[in-house]
Amino acid sequence: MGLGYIGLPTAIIAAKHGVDIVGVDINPSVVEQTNAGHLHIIEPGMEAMLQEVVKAGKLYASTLPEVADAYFIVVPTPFKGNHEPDVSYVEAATRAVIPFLKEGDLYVIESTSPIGTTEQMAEIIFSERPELKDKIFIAYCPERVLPGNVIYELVHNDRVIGGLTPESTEKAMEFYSQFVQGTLHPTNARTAEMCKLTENSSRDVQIAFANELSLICDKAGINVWELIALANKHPRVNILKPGCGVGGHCIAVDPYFITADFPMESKLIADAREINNYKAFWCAEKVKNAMLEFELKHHRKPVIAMMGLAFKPDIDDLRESPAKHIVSKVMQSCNNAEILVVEPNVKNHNVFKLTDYNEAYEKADIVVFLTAHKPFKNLPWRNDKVILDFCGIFKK
Ligand code: SAJ
Repeated sequence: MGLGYIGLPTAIIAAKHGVDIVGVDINPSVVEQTNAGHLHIIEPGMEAMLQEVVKAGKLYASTLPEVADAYFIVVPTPFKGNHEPDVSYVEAATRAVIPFLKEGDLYVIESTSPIGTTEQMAEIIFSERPELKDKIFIAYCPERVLPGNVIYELVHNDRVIGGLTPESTEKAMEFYSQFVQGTLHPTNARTAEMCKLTENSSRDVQIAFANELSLICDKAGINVWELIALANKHPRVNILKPGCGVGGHCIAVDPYFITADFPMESKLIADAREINNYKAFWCAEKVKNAMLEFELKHHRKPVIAMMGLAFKPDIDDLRESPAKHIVSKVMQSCNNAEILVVEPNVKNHNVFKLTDYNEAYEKADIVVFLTAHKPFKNLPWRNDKVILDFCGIFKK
């Protein structure tokens, strides 16, 4: 249930390992494209595999579920206005499969979910189908793949599998062992739910530490890149990289699933979120100040190059990108200064007119590095330009 960035690759990989799959999605265009062998998501190497399993009759897509032996809920869990998790898609997908459930079936939630969601969905299932109590297997099994490396990681990463009962855990492990070569770690559903939130919150907190250091170092006149490299020479220190904020659909979202339910206990996690959000705001302010300084000094408006729109290096994914947010903020207050927007991994964008990175670098008075794409690292340092390097291209 759900043919998105995780559901579709999981369906394809399982089909490739011999499982008969019906991929269900409420979006008819996704269903149509999938059946035609067109991958509607961005993932290297995946389209050829999709075509192979569709051709072999191991996978087809549909807008409606049908009778199966195992059901996997892989739909988005966004948050509502006040950073409250929204499990309505998980609930809708669950309600859609309830009529098809039969004794001995497996029901697994993969969607990132607040603690207790699996129990909550079990209650809904049994309130509609009380005769299935103790007769079906219910588990939670989060994914941990890194976009861009999904084919490898879906198979090789270890996975945590938490059933509502030990029998459910075992049944789910049996399923995943068909295509996962990493170790399958059994636990209960609540621990597995929390484990997913913990992994991404851990990364968020670590990135926030690096971002906080960058703010301190900027004020103290210390090169944060040199500082981190030196501190990391300690055998038990491993500081991550500061950047222009944290983007994507996971790390900037999942910690709120903890803070919403445990506001008194999750101060560090909440602060990390704030620091990472603030970093994008801080970067935008830095650019605006550099523009004003340039204008005062040179009595003309600067040409500004904004280098990178993607949410992390070497991908073309612009969703929830702090770089994109900063470019929009700067454009809103640029007073007609010329802004050259660069994203080497994207051909066209419907909002931003894109410029080639060499051309923009050459032409700009102020160059702002937002995403550490590899090609930027070959650009020469230029003393005649104001360079705001938020992602460590030159590490100066
Ligand atoms: N970032 C930094 N500094 C760093 C590392 C990352 O600023 O040192 C930024 C990136 O630029 C980006 C954001 O953090 O804006 C997130 O990037 P990421 O590469 O850390 O993670 P995602 O969002 O692509 O994928 C994460 C992964 N989780 C962990 O590494 C704990 C992945 O394994 C999960 O499967 C994925 O979230 C998910 O779907 O939950």
